[in-house]
Amino acid sequence: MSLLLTRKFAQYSLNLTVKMATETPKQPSSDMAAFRKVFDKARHIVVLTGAGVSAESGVPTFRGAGGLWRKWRAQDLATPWAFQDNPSLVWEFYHYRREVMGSKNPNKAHEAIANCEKRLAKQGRRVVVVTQNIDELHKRAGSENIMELHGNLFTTRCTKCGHIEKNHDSPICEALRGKGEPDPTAEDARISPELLPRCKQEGCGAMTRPHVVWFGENLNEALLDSAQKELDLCDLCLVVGTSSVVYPAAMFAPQVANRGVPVAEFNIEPTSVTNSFGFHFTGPCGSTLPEALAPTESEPK
Ligand code: BV8
Ligand code: ZN
Repeated sequence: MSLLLTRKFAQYSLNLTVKMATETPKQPSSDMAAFRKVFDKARHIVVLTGAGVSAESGVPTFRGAGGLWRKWRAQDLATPWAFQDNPSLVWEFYHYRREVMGSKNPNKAHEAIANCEKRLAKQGRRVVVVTQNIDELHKRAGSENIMELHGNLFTTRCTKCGHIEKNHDSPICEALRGKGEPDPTAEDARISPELLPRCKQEGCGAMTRPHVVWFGENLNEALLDSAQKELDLCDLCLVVGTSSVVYPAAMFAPQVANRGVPVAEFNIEPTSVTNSFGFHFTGPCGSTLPEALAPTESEPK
């Protein structure tokens, strides 16, 4: 973790502990009319999203019912050590998730965010999506200001020359054709490394990996810095469909709230950080977000 991140991480955790120890948590408001007044005035909005924003598209989340980490262990499938030990199993996991996305589309939550970005841009107001998701549904919904903190399911990175490229091939390599869900217990089903996705760069040919951030890996510094700038400048933050358990993303919205900037959480249930926010709207974000981000009275018609 970069020094800056570690310091921020430590400082944030200290602040939060002190805050939780000294302050009685106040209930966030669920008054949509009050939120809409704040939204009406906001000039720079950060929308932090997690797997829950894609749930109504039929994309499995990680920790809820049917979640990926309910079925498999993250340490077997989403760490650099797992990839080193069994690249075939890790590629089966990401191949499975790529193929699942073939029949999934953006839902009303993605569309509400994308439409809001376009509408407010015409009023000189900024909306930026900082997402933990790798499924590209924000982009497919039409959002343009997007930061993919944890990478992208349809991008590969060479393990040798570092070449990064987009890849939407289905399947990504012949050896994975017809492969379904990964089975960590299957011993013999391992695909030999030379048949796994390879780098197409002249003279390289080394094995590639999904260009995603695994547990225990640093996030891209430059991307983190740009996200931090947006968080430091925003005057409204929405945090949508995330359990806020994975760092450093989990500390972003509480950090904004600590600056006294309004934060609205959209989730089907409260999370461990709900009480740090001014607003919490319970319900599927495919319904709550379109209502929250609809044009306001004062916006130009
Ligand atoms: C880092 C990869 C520095 C791509 C993901 C010990 C050793 C090493 C690291 C750590 C450690 N202890 C802590 C750490 C840090 C670690 C961490 O935070 N671990 C947690 C588990 C404690 N973080 C890291 O390792 C990060 N790197 O810190 O680097 C470092 C380096 C070395 C050593 C130490 C530190 C990297 C984190 C990135 C991991 N990669 N994904 C992929 O395969 O997808 S994480 C994965 O889970 C997602 O990317 C996402 O970011 C994350 C969180 O998931 P959510 O999006 O929140 O989804 P979840 O299912 O949890 O929740 C869904 C929510 O939606 C729920 O609240 C649900 O109620 C709600 N919902 C459901 N339906 C709806 C809805 N809401 C609204 N509407 C609906 N319809
Ligand atoms: Zn290469």
